[in-house]
Amino acid sequence: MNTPVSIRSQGDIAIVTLDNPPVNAISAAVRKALWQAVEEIDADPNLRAAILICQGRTFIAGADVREFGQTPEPPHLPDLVDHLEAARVPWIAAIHGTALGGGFEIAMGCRFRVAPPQAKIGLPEVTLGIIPGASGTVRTPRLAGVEVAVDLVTTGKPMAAPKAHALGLIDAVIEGDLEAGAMAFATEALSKALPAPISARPVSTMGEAFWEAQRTRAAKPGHRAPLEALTAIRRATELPFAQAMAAERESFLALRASDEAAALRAVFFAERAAPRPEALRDVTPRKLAQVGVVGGGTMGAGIAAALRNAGLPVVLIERDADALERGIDTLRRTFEGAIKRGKLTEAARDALMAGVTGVTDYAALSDCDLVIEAVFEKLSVKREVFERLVAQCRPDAILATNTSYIDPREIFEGLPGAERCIGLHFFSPAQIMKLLEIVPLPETSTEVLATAFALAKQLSKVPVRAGICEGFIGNRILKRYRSEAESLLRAGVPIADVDAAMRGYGFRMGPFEAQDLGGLDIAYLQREGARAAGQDVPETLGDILVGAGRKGQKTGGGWYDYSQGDRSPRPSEQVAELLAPHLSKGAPMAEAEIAEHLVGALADEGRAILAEGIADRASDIDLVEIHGYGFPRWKGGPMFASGHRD
Ligand code: 3H9
Repeated sequence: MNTPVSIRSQGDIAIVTLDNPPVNAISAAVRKALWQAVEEIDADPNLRAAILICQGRTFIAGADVREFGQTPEPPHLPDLVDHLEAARVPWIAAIHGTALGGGFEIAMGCRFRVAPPQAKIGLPEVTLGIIPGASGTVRTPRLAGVEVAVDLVTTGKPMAAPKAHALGLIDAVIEGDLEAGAMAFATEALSKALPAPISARPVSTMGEAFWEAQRTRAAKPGHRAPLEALTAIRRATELPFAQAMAAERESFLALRASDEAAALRAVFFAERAAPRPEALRDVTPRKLAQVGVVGGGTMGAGIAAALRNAGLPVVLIERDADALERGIDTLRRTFEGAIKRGKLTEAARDALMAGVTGVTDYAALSDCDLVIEAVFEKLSVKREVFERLVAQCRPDAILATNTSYIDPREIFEGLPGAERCIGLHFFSPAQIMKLLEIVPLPETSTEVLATAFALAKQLSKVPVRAGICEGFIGNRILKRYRSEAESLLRAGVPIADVDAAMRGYGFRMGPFEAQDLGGLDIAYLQREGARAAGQDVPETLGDILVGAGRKGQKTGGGWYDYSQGDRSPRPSEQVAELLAPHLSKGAPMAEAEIAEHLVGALADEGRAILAEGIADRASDIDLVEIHGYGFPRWKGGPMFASGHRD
């Protein structure tokens, strides 16, 4: 029978290799095999230490999340960690890649932890709506102090090995070959007195003021896990080890069964499935050495910044020298923003800017492997750009449009080489927003499509294939959302109640506040365009406001009034008067009912989108809503929330 664990020895040191692709997650089989390894090594009197090392891209990535829906099978992970710690010989975790969650808990069961400088450790359980369940909240404060434990456990952020070493979470940073370094470390460690196992180490208690400050810092609306994690660490400082462990396990199991955790797990797997559509499994993407961006407005500059952040050289083209200067300036300001947030150094900004060539002549795009157009959202303007691109680019260069509404078939109509054309719909600010809608034409080659998905991975974006329809997936659902929100107003629900309900559900903003921020005129102009083209588009309440000059915050008012320099919305008498003839006097509606109605509408539109083949999977629609439209991640997306599973 194949076992994920193999043991060999070198002198008196055992080397235990775990091989459970792809990320060495701790399944029931791994737990059994490691338990057995502890017994075997302890039974061999010639062995004095054991090194735990992993095959493949990483050390243990955590408990196997796929098993979370099932009844846990013994040996349970907390017992395995205790078993490792209680072994006759000291174990040394040799960590490469990442030791996350249960992976780091296993490492804490070992007497020592060593890692190369690129490795990371972390306890990311809160990002899955749970807390560590195998002593993360109990051993970490004993290993590195309460403050370090609180930071690691409540934020879920991974930490690089050098910092982890400085904070006492690991014992040595190993340069060069990890196994050889771990062997040398083991030999040295065996020549000295062993440190106490972590469970036997003391832990300090903290005052009420400390916990109160941490509660304020860790609280996240809609998330139970961070505060539960904090409570678990507090218990670990106040109760004996075994009692704190039992309480951690109870809390872990309760959270694991929660709706929040189920939703976050679904999103976790959806995000991992998204970059690799089944249909492209055997298609090799093209290499991209240089990318052109047409248009240096907010969108073009954002796309250029995203490309540069991923290390791709960029040629940015504008129609004349003035526009180019503005575009380059916008791009530089994008990076300045990152400097202000402490995410970028000035030297790194200079290096990023040095990789941008600003041009006004399309001939300069002749070496680009991909060109992304991000000019004004008007068919004639875009068509003109692509005519020039076809004339100047290599015949195999991929040509992409960032249109958000226009049918890409019309944009590329009649141009040669439709197989290399595609829609790449970024979301603003493009250097930050994770979503990328990939919109192939019927003629787009699978190689070009695969290249678009590979580009998304390189840019750390979440790619979703969208078929062609008005608004693709995201903006089509947005249109429905807004129309349903207006229908609630027509039925007599106050504007502020609708916004409050959606904030209460977990959105950062309600639909009307969000329109005021983005501007009501964009959707209005689209509707006007459709009307001018002869389509029957009924008047919306938004049209009435735009007609009265109320385009949102930028004009001092939209659905709400705003004072100069103040973004807080105030109910507007003018809006009440303008809309009065269109609204009926309905009974008040509870917030939960409003949210249920609107989320139901999102899912309804999602179902239509699936039925038409515009999206491949319900989970793709959820990713679009979460990463492009502010749907709360811990609710799993509208399809998941409405019980629709793939
Ligand atoms: C936990 O540990 C609880 C304990 O405290 C208590 C227990 C009692 N399980 O991300 P990638 C799969 S909670 C199962 O593309 P990368 C993933 O689905 C856990 N599968 O790779 C994908 O599968 P497929 C705490 C997992 O190199 C494949 O591995 N740990 C798990 O870009 C590759 O994934 C975490 O939250 C898992 N735990 O990044 C860590 N993890 O190929 C979660 C991954 O079939 N994992 N898969 O689509 C990660 O952060 C990243 O996967 C990692 C590698 C950084 C490790």
